[in-house]
Amino acid sequence: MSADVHADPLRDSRHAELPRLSRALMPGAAAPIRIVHLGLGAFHRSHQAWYTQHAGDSSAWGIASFTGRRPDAAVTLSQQDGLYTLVERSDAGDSFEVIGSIVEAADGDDVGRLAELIASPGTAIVTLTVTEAAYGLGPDGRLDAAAPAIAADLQLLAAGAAASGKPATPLGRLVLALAARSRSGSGPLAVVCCDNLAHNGTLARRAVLGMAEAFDAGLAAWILANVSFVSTSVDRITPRTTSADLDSVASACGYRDESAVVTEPFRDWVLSGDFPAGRPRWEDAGATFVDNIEPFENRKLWLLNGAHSLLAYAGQLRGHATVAQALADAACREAVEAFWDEAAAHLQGEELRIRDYRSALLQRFGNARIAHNLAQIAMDGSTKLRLRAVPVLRAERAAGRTGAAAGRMIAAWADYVICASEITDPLAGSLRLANGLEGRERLESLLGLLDPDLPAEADIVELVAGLQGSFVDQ
Ligand code: CS2
Repeated sequence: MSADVHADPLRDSRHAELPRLSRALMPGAAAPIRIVHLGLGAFHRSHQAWYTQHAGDSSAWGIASFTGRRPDAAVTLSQQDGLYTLVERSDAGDSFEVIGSIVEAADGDDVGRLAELIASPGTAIVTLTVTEAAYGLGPDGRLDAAAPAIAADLQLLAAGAAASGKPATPLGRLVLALAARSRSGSGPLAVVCCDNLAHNGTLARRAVLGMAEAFDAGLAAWILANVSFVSTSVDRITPRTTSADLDSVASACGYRDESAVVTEPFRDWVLSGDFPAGRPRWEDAGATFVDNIEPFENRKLWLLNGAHSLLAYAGQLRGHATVAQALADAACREAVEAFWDEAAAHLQGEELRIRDYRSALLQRFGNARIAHNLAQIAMDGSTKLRLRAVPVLRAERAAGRTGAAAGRMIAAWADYVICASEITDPLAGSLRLANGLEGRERLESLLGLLDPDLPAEADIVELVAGLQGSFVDQ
């Protein structure tokens, strides 16, 4: 999730007289690097960097953040010494805060610097926002060694010193850097997964170990003994920054900031796991630490992310562009409520406060001042629906019900995939192949990409087939 801001000569000339945001403009000591982050996108800047800035001991915890797919994000942020403005946008207006917890921004391809920092004894934590798809996990939750990017890195790692080239996946890069840590004797650290996956710490461990084993069994054993994989549920709606957002920061703050991020006032972070080398006091900023994270993860993944995916496909099929527009459409809103009813039946526990959570979501999604594009949410659908729709469908059927609302999300995805002109998805190739088929065969093939068992379950195929077209031609 990186900023999508294209050079705008008009903006440059309009604000040319303004100084650029930097530590010279806003003096303040940069904290020492103790956290290394992979995935320097807008969400990292609105979430983990915000929590770190608001921890009581923030002056002891600086972040070095590495880009994923957009190296230019590091260049722009470095020109501002890591500083950027976080715009909290509510119905009532905007508030602006300069965040200084990122003290170094680097190109993800700079694996040498990544290894140097992760091997440093001062580094205690590695946080990850690399997208769900980047873990390279197959439908069975294990590393898919045949996925092209993963396979290439596995081969590279297996070649060891003889390898020509550097790993290109975040996992491959992390494994190389952990190898440097194991050699340095700097001791244990925590890897904190902040991507929207259930049991994300466990899955990150599985993916990292899968890669490390290809490198050397000794490293895998070292990781198992020294690296704690913390599971977390993260939440803050953060759309891509637009040129208009940058303009509004310049007008309101009196400086130019090419790395500003716009987000909603709401934020949440639930964590579970050990931090063997310490951590910031994120609880001062409202983060909660729990023993059992699963109910919180499921609440977030099914209610928030599930509704997002449903709106992304149903909404676009009905001609809407943003979450707020889709939610204002009764057909989409009813589908969301029905899906929430199904999901809520499998979310037990007073502490989850489902009723409040649902009404807060309606308010958050309805914040029309946050233009959250459905096309952005629609990306990587095969990975997302596997986590957001399939578990609810399965739970409903195990309870003796049809799971029609979860099935409707899957049907909307299938309809969208069939008619979209361009699909961004880790399984784009397989989606194209499925699209070359017709009727029932095509649907079975699409369902198989979500869960290999689904095509053989005639009742489910029947259910989804009957729900296709729900959002088309209405
Ligand atoms: C969204 C998430 O793009 C998506 O898939 O559902 O990025 C969502 O906005 C965040 O998880 C909110 O915390």
